[in-house]
Amino acid sequence: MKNPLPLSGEGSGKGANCRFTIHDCRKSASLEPERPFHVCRFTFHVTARLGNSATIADCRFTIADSRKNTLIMNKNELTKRSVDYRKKILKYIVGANAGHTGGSLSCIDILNVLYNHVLKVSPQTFTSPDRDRYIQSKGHCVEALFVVLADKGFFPEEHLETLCKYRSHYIGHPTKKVKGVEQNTGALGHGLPIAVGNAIAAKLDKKDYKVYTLMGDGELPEGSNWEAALTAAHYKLDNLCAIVDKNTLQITAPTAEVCNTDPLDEKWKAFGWAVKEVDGHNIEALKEAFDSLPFEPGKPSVIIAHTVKGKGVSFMENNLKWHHGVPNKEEYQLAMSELENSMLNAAV
Ligand SMILES: Cc1ncc(C[n+]2csc(CCOP(=O)(O)OP(=O)(O)O)c2C)c(N)n1
Repeated sequence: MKNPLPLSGEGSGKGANCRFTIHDCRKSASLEPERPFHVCRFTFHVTARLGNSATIADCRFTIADSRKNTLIMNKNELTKRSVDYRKKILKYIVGANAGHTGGSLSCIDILNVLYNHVLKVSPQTFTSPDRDRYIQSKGHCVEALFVVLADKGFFPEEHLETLCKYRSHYIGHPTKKVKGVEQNTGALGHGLPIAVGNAIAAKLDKKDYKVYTLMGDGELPEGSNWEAALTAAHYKLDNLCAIVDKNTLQITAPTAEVCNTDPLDEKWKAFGWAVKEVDGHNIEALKEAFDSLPFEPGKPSVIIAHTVKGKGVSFMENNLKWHHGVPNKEEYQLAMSELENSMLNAAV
């Protein structure tokens, strides 16, 4: 026997572009709504038929944007997800006894917004020629990428228990042997040129997909970045967005001391790019920046994201030691309790 239960919750999105699923968490199964659902601004109500023992507590709601095949999450959900990602980054770095802690924590909010709000890519569409491309040029921060890819279902999260272990494909830099990884990266300074090639290919093939690449501020003087920046402007690649994770620290010293790239906005503008600067930990600001792409028609776009290396764990923030530091047991516990506290604050 099935009982109709009135369910309600909150989400975000515009009605016509949303699809609604209810999950029965006990069975990990999706349940179809009984009749077309009604989306009214940011609140929705639905009546669904559930198994007779289901209660509202067994259910969680997701609204998906069917154009992008991504979930639409509100600010609170995304904020909580960032905290969760940070905890997982630390967990797997500790398990591997290796990893790039500070830079993974600085870029995770950007990855969160990309994968949960922006990118038209999923495990089901990863081989589609129409998928959006994300190339992580700062490949050393692979732990951030791996926890997000696991969360999006590209592979089971348990795989990350093999991180940096003998014969595992989950190594310290992205490799295409892992589902969801577009390009092998880690030798800095090569993600942007690859992204430029992808964006040119989209134009030649008359495809609508977009190309995104994430770079570190310390990485900018490396490889063929500036040659690629010129090329992107020359070919008017307004389907390309570069994000600079400007946490101002390199591997051994502040970026400004190793090889100064400031004033960064003026450099990109001089190279023919449209520039926006945002707080790279402000979920709403990141969403707004991505939602307004391209910043100028006929120009590639760059988001300069001002971030904090080690963000979220007080003793790791702005401290070079944590570029690839691994927390010991006490430090790990302290970090986790700080993150759990911020999760509670995010829930308020
Ligand atoms: C071509 C190349 N040179 C040097 C390195 C070693 N390396 C790894 S991370 C890093 C610092 C990069 O700084 P940044 O891009 O600012 O990274 P983040 O601070 O965001 O971790 C360096 C020099 C490398 N991976 N590739």
